[in-house]
Order: sequence, then structure tokens, then C-alpha cells
Amino acid sequence: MSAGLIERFGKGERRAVARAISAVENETAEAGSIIKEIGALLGRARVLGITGPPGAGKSTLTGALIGEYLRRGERVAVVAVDPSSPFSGGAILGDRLRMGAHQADPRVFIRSVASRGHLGGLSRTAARVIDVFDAAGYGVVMVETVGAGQAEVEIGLLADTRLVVCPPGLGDEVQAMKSGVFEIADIYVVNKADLPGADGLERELLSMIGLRAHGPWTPRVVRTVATSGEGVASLVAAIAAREAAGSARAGRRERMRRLLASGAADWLRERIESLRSSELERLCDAFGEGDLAPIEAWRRAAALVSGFEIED
Ligand SMILES: Nc1nc2c(ncn2[C@@H]2O[C@H](COP(=O)(O)OP(=O)(O)O)[C@@H](O)[C@H]2O)c(=O)[nH]1
Ligand SMILES: [Mg+2]
Repeated sequence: MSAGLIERFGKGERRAVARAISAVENETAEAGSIIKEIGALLGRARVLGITGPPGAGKSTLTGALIGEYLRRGERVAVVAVDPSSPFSGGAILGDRLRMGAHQADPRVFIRSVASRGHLGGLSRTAARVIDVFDAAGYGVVMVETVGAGQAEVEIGLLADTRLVVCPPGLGDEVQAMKSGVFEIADIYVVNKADLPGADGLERELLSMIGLRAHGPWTPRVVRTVATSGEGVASLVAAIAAREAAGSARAGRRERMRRLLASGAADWLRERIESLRSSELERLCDAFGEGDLAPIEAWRRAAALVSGFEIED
């Protein structure tokens, strides 16, 4: 199948795209050659992460964003990460209906990925699926995940721009948003802005943003009514501003860097926690006594368990 894959991608053959996705998702024998073959085509897509509590309107908003990007001449792919069992397609079916208006459009590709069965590997699988869409010429790839779990943290690593969708009326949940994965937001979307409480929520989010230190990008708040499309053009403008600010420009290599950093950190933690060696015990003691600067202790621990001397 991989013979002529690039050609078939070029012709917009959906079956070739679907088959390549299944191969990388299931890590079949041909996955490796597909990944190699598409290597030269990568790095053009912008990846949007869309997360938020169930019922926030993520799928409706994703559908509205698809429409807006199509109007701007883009081809759009969606990766819907279903948190429920891979055997119950209900949630996926509902989401497909909500994005349904675009389902038949040849410039749109919607794909569901089960989050179960990929323990610890969801981000890697999703990264490969994103690569296939990228190679196939989808300029915008949206990844929808639900809730505030590990999946969101992992997907957050993959997205160039992270949207957190929050509807009014959550009350205490806004407090919860102040910690945890909601801190990954580049743009807060106050969806269901047609409902009471949107003003208050927007003010709360703005003051929350004002209280925190930021890097080069200060998160924005955008109000939308996904069901009518109101505010969706402004949201796309905010996403474009974020992309133009350079914070998201590094694209795929930055995604890979974040994935590497996250995987390496997990690997190091596991090794340091499990290794029993007298040298490491001495290091723990010295660290506990305050004899070592933290950074020096970290460097030594990393060097000890990885077996390599770490250069300055
Ligand atoms: N009033 C109102 N309802 C909305 C809006 N956006 C989505 N909904 C409704 O909220 C419900 C959940 O939407 P859905 O997109 O499935 O949310 P998800 O679980 O976050 O993907 C559906 O009944 C939508 O029609 C909005 O802006 N205003
Ligand atoms: Mg949904």
C-alpha cells in the first residue's frame, strides 16, 4: 500500500488516508514504512487542541470551526478522542452528528480514536494520526478530548494552540479550572454565551489570567455561541494571532520536543524511584541534608540512572 502513498495523498484519496491512519493507529507492519514515506511532507499543519468538560459544546464548536476554516479555504481534519470504551460507539456517534454537516465534505476528515487501549501511548498514537493528516494536506488538525484527565495533558503536548471550552453555570468547576490541566489554555472559550452567567465567567477568567505570570503569549478569552456560529470568526482570529505571535510557529518539531521531554521525564522518574543503589542512597541523604543544590542533585540523579555522564 505504501507504494504510491504520497501520490494518492496528493490526489486527495480518502481511502489512502483512512488506511494509513489505521496502520499507524494499530501499529501494523506497514506503519513503519508509512511513517518513513511521509516524513518529507510533514510540518505544515497547525494543530488545535480542544478540551473542556462534557457538554461544554466542544463538538458543536468543532463543527462551527470546521465551517469557518472551510470558508477560509483550508482543508480540515478532526481527531476525536473518545474517553469511553472503544466498544461503545455512542459518544462518537453523537459527536459525528454534531459535526455532521461537514461529514460528507471532501475537504474534511473526521476520525475517532479510542483513548483506552493506548495506555501511556495515546499521545504517540495521536501524534502519528496528526502526521498522516499533515502529510495528506490538511492544514488545520483539531483534536477534541473531554474532561481533565491524563488524555488532556497528553494532547496538550501535541497542540500548537490549546482551547479550553467553558460554558457558564459551572460554579465550582471554575475554581477547579484554576488548577490542573486548565492551566494549559492558550485561549479560553466562553461557549454558550447566549446563556446567563457568561459575563461573570468571562470576568472571572480574565482576572484569573491577570493574576498569573505568562510567557510570550497572554491567554485570551473569546465568547462564542457554537450553535449559531456567533463569535466563531473572532475565535479563529484569536487562534491566528496566537499562531502569528510565534509561540506556535515551531510546529511539529516543538511537538516532538514536548513529547520527548514528557516521555524522558516519566522515564527518569520511574528509574530514580525504582533504582536501589548505595550511590543513589547517598545522593538522597546529601539532598535531604541540603548539602547539594537541587539542580546539582537532579543532574547527578539523572546521570546515575541513565548511565551517561550529562555534559554541561
Ligand atoms: N445554548 C447553547 N447550547 C449549546 C451551545 N453549544 C453547544 N450547545 C449544546 O450543548 C449540548 C452539548 O454540546 P456538545 O457539542 O455535544 O458538547 P461536548 O460534550 O463538549 O462535545 C448540545 O445539546 C448542544 O446543542 C451554545 O453556544 N449555546
Ligand atoms: Mg463532544
